[in-house]
Amino acid sequence: MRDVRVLSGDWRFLKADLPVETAMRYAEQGEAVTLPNTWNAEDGQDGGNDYYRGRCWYVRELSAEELTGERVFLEISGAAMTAEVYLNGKKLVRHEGGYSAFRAELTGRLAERNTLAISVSNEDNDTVYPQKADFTFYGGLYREVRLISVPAEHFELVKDGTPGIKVTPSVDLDKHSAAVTVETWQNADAVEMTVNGETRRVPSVDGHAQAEFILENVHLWNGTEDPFLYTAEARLDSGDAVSTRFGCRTFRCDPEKGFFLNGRSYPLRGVSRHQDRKRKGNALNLEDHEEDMAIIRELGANTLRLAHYQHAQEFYDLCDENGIVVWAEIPYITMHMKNGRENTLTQMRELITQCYNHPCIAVWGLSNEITAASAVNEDLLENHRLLNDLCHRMDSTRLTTMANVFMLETDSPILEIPDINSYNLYFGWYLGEMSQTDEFFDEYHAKYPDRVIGFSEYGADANPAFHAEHPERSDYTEEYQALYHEHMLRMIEERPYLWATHVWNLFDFAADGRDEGGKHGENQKGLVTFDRTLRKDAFWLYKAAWNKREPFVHLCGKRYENRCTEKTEIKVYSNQSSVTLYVDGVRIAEQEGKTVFCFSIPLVGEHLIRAEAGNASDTMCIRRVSQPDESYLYNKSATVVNWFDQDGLNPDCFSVQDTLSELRANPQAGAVVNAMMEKASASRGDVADAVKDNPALQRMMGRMTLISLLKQGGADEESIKQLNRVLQGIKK
Ligand code: GCB
Repeated sequence: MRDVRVLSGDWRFLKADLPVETAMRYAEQGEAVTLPNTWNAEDGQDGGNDYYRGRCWYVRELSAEELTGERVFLEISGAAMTAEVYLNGKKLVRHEGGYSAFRAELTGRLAERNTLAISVSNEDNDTVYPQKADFTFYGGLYREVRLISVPAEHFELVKDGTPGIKVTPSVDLDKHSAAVTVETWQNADAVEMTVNGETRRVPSVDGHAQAEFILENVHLWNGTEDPFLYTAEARLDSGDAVSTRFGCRTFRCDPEKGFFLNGRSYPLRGVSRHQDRKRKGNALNLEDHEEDMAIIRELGANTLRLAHYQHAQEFYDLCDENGIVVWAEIPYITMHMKNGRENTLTQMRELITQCYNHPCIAVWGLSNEITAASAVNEDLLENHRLLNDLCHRMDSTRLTTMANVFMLETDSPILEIPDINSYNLYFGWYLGEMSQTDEFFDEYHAKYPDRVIGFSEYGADANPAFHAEHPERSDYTEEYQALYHEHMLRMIEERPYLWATHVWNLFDFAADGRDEGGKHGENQKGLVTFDRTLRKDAFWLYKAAWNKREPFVHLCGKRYENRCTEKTEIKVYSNQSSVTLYVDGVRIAEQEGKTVFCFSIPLVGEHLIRAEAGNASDTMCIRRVSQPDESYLYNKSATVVNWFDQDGLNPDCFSVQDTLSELRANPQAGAVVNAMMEKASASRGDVADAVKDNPALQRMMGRMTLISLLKQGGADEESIKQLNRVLQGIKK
C-alpha cells in the first residue's frame, strides 16, 4: 500500500539566512504558516523591484505516526527557486529550479521525533534560471509537500521527480486504433499493468518493465469537443501502485495550413497564463486553478501557453480534462548565462519526465526571448542544440519550439534549431504600428515557405480605469487594448498558416519592476484583472470570436461613462450575426456582421444604451459632460495630439505622417529627419547606439510614421508642429 499525506500545517517560517542548527533551534519563534506559502505575496506585487530575494527557512516536526511504511519519501512539488532539505540537521538533497517537483528519501534517517528543515532561496545568482524576466520571482514552498510511504518493493520515486509510469500512445487514425506503450521503473521482479480493462503481468528487467496494449475503436482525445482520457495502472506484488491518465491523439503542423489535431485542421487560438494572483502570488490552491480554467473555457480558447516555466500538475490535469492544447516550457529566458547550461538541461529533463503523460502538451518550449539581452553566439546555440536533442531523445512524439524576440533577425541560425518557430511581436504597443505585425508574418512566410511559424505573444496594457474616445498607443486605455486586439484578431484570421497564437496575457500579473499605467508592480496586458474580478472589453472580443456555445452580446465602454464629444461610438462584441441597438428605449439600428459591431450616436444628455442579439442583451448608461473626465487619463499632463489628422495637410508635400523611409528617400526631407534623429540619439546614449547597429530595428523604424516615432520618443506638441511646418515646405 502507498500512503500519501499532505504536510500543509504546523510549519514555522523564518525569514532569515541562518545556519540549519540555528533555524532548528529558533523555529518556535518563527511565524506559523500553512502551505502553500510565498513570502513575496505583498512585496512582490507593489512595485519598486525591491521584494525580498534571499534565503528563508520552513521548519516542521515529523511525528512517528506520520511515518508508516518501509520506505519513506518526501515530495516537494515546488520550492522557488533553490531548496535544501535537512532531516534532523543532516542535508538530504539540494534542488535547483523553482518549478519542478523533487523527492528525497527519509528512510533510515528517522528517529522517534524528527525535525524537517527546508531552506528555500530566491536570491540572484548566475546558474539557476530565471534571473532576468518580466515577472516577480516569488520565493517559497508554494506548492504541496507530501510524505509518501511505500513498501520495500516500490516504483521509482527519486529520479527527476518521475511519476514512475510512462505512457506513450501511438494512434493509427485509419484503423481507429492505438498502440499504447506502458513503461514503469521499480525494484521488483514483475509488474501488473492494466489498461482499458486488460491486465498483464510484465517482467521487470534491470528495474524497467514495458508492455504494449492495443486499443481497438480508440476513443480519441479530441480537443475541447471531446477530451477523452484513459487510465493506465501498474501494481507490484508488494501492494505499491501508480496510475496515470493518458489520451490518444495525433498532432501535426503544416507550414501552409497550421496545426492539425487527429488529422483535421485545428487552428490553435488562445492565451498565455502565469501562475500568479493578486495577494497570493504563486501560492495557489486547486480552487484558484479551477477558476482560471473556467475563465479559459468561457473565453473559448483551445490552447494555452503555460509561461514561462513548469506549472502545477493540477493545472496540466485541468488542461487534459478540458481539451486545451498546451505549450510547456522552461524558464530559459531573456538572458543567456554561460554558467546556466546545466540548469536548463535539468529543468527540461524534469519538465518532460514529470509532464510526459499529459495528452494536452503538444510542444516543448526551449527558451523565451533569449536573445533580448544576449548575443547569438556559439555557447547560446550549443545550449539550444543540447536542449533540442534532449527533448527529442526523451520524447519522440512531440515537437520543439521557441519564442523569439521581435528584433531577432529571421535569418539567424538559432531559428533552424527547433522543429517549429514562433515570434513574440509587440508592434502597436512598445513600438511601431499594429500593421507591421501583418507585414512581418507575410515577409517571413514568403521567405521561408517551408517553415512552420506561430505568434507566441502579443498584447497591450490596459488599466480599466482609463478611457478615450480616440485611443492611442501607450495610453493604457481599455479602448486602445480592444482596438489593438481587433486588429490582431483580423490579422490572425487572415493567416491560417500560423500554427498557434497566444495573447499575452489572459490575466494581469505581478512584475515588481514595473511602475506604469497607473499601477505599481503590475503588467496589465491581461484580458482579465489580476484579482480575476473584471473582464476587460478585449476579453469579450475573443469570447465573441471563439466561444460558439453561449450566445451573448457585450456593450464595450461601460466604464467609459462620461463622454464629452457630440457623437460617440457604441461598440458591441457578439458571437451572433445580427445586433440591434436601442438608445433610451428607441430602436436605432440593426447591423449584420461578425464579432465587432460599431454604431455612432449623438450624445445630448444621459442615455440608456441597450444591445440585443437573439435572446441575449446588454445594457449600459453613458452621459455627455462638458469637460473631459480627468480620471480617465493616465498621463494627465499630456494633451493628446490629434491635430495631425490628414485634413489640413498638403498631400503634395512631406509631413510627419510619412514613414521614416519615405522621408529618407528624399535628400532634403532626409537631411531634416537625420539631423533631428542625431540630436535625439546624442542624448539617449547606448540605446540609440543599439538601434543604429541593429538592421532589423532600422528596417522596422523605417516603416513607422514620423509622428509615431516622435510620440514614442516623448516629443512635445510644439516641436512636432514645428517639424511638420518644415516638412510641409518640401515638395514630394
Ligand atoms: C515579452 C516577454 C513576457 C513579458 C512581455 C511584456 O516578450 O516574453 O515575459 O511579460 O513581453 O509584457 O512585455
